[in-house]
Amino acid sequence: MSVPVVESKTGATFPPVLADSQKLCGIGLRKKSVLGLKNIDVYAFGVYADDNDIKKCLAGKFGKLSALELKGNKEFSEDLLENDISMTVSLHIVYGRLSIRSVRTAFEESVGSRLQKFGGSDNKELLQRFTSQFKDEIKIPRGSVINLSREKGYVLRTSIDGQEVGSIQSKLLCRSILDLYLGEEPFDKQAKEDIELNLASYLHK
Ligand code: DAO
Ligand code: DAO
Ligand code: DAO
Repeated sequence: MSVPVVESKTGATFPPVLADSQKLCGIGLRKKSVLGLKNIDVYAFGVYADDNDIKKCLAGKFGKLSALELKGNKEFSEDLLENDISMTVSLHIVYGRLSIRSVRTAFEESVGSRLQKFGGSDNKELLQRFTSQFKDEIKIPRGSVINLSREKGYVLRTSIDGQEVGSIQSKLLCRSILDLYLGEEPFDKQAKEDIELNLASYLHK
């Protein structure tokens, strides 16, 4: 992708390349049902990955398979999540009344369930350490961009509109967050498929 990509429902615009080396692999929409009554669009997201890292880590094992063969290949998506590949999930907030309190609650629900799935039961402390960083005075109006980046060594770096909020080293947390978008029950199924296909195509470029 060489031109900005626009998410059609929300108008959120994603640059094709991030941090010099990470390429946009696909975009999607995070919705949330409120009181079982209506669905709100919370944010549009784009997933970026360093194509050189992908080649370096995975070409040996998967290079013989075509991108189409790799799409939906469990081992491939598992290895994408497990390996030290620089990735960013960029969240473009579209819901105009997002409070830190609801971010915290949603985070405990979505990320919390993954922490439990991958890490067992005693992750309350890890979760609390994170959510306590979401200070009440932080504002995330419509149009805010939150970047969650997985850097070398499983360091998770969070920024809001380019301002760093914090960073922490946790393989489990990196994995749990990526699982929201690329795991078995992703927020946006179509996005997951597009992203996997593009990630696979980087093996051959
Ligand atoms: O206003 O009660 C409400 C609905 C809020 C829904 C919030 C969903 C939050 C999703 C996480 C956003 C992460 C940036
Ligand atoms: O969509 O359920 C979800 C969770 C996505 C990850 C949310 C990360 C929010 C980080 C916000 C930092 C604000 C200080
Ligand atoms: O202990 O170095 C530190 C500060 C940690 C701040 C972590 C805040 C970022 C939270 C990441 C949420 C990812 C969705």
